[in-house]
Amino acid sequence: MAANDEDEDDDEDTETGWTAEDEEEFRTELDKNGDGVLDKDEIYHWLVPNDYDHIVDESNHLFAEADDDKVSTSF
Ligand SMILES: [Ca+2]
Repeated sequence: MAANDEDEDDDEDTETGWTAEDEEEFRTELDKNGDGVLDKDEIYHWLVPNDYDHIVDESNHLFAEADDDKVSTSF
C-alpha cells in the first residue's frame, strides 16, 4: 500500500468506514426523522431521489439510441 492511500482515508472512522462528510449527510439528508436509523421510506428516498425522473431519463436514453440523425428533442 502506498503512503498516499493512507493519507486519503485520514478522516475515515476505522470501525464504520464513514467520513465526517458521510455522517453529516446521514444526519442532515438521509435520516429525515432523526432517529439514527434509516427506515423503509428513508431508504427509498435515498435510492430514488424526488428530483430524478426515471421515465424521462429512460425516454431520453431510448430516443438517443434510436435516433439515427440525432435530431431529437429532450423531454
Ligand atoms: Ca430515520
